[in-house]
Amino acid sequence: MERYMVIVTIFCMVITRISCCDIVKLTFPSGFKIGTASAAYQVEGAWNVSDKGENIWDHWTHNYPEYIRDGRNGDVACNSYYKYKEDVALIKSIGFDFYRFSISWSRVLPNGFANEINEEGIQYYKNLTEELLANGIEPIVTIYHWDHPMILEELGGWTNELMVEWFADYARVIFDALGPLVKTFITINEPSVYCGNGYNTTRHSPGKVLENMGHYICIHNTLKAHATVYHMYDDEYRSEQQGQISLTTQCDGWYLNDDSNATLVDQAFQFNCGWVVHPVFVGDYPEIMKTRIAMISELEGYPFSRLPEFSDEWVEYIKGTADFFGLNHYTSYILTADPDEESGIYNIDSGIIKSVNTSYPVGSLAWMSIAPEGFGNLLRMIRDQYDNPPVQIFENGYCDLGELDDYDRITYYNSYMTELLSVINNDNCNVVRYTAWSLMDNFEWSDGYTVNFGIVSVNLTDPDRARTSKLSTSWWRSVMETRTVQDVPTSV
Ligand code: PNW
Repeated sequence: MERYMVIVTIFCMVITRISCCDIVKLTFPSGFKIGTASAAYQVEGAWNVSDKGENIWDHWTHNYPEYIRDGRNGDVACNSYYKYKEDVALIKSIGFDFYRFSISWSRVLPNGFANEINEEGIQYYKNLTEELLANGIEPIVTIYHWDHPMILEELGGWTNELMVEWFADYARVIFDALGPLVKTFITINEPSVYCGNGYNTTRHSPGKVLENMGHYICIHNTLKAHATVYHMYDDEYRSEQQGQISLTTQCDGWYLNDDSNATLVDQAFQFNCGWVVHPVFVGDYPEIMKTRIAMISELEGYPFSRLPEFSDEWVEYIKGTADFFGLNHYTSYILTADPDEESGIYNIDSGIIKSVNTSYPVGSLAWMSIAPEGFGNLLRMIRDQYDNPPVQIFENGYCDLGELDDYDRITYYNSYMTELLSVINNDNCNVVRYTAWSLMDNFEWSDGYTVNFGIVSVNLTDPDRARTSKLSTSWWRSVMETRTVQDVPTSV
């Protein structure tokens, strides 16, 4: 009998421990910040109101609608220029700690340069920032989220090194106007995405296909621009404004399978994430990028590498220009080495073929597979490669077809946040912030309004763009109330 009691007692202890620890593990650490995000062109609308100038997305969508899946544009988008108070009320009702939004360069500087500042444009961002603060929501500002003024593109855009100075002039206007109120700045959103899509393919504006090197030149100038603005903040604003500043980078995750090995994973990681991050956290481009692109360029007959070189001064100047590691992450891929390379044929600079794991659920975009373990792999790699920096996640989210009963979105958030808490608790990854992309359904670049990332639904054919709750709106409300990842509700 006594023995029986001991067994029962141990059993009860084990059960209690499991349930107690499960609860602890799904709760965010104290001080951890959770919020949501948007970007100017995707939500604001009011494209030609109050002296706003034309930007590269206005130009692209108006002149080449055939490159947008539904032929539509951001002229009205979510109408947030007029409805920002309603947006803030929504964010408050869900309980988010912060809101990440971006500034439209051509709304602030209609002709791109700082010789003419549009006070009405600045006033909009001041109003939004003050509305957030009045409601206890921290404002986070992205200075550049892909929509530079068209005149700058006519002058070469990110392929022109003068963009470094133009961007710095613009950032100065933002620090002067908003710096007293905003304590977290993101200089630039996802360099590898807009450089890759806009200067090597026609997927994104400006849609220039430039000799398989436009994207490298774009990143080169982008990193210089980012570093220049970081130093400017450091030298002229930080002591008074007391904020933090960095850039945010899109990094893929990956599956480990029988074919993957450390070399293959590292090569894929360096060509995707390291391309932007290595110069900032370690110094210069990753070695594997420099050697492979130089070798392939030579085979192609170029007298130089298609990957530009930084001078020693620039390497030093760019290195260390991050107060935190800004990460945007969505999905993971199966990695395969390009088999043609065995016969000396180099099709891809990275040498890696990325494919979507079809045995996993996929969202409304072909690349969007739900693969939380890939997120964990990525976060551990960032911890190891860059000396466990404080990571602030600025985008993570799921696209569907706009269903109000969005169980798949909840499944995505549930599994990615569970994985996140696991790497924080078990692997010592230093993640301090998480952002759900996106607050509401909006203009999804080349996919127009055909796919939806919102936690809140927007009627994108109603001239007023009415907002409606989804199932994930209330799911997120419970997450924020409890600061704990909630179960996925069962569908009826
Ligand atoms: C980001 N990928 O772009 C952008 O920052 C957002 O503006 C956009 O709405 C959001 O993610 C959803 O697409 C990405 O291929 C584009 O992995 C492509 C990828 C990831 C992010």
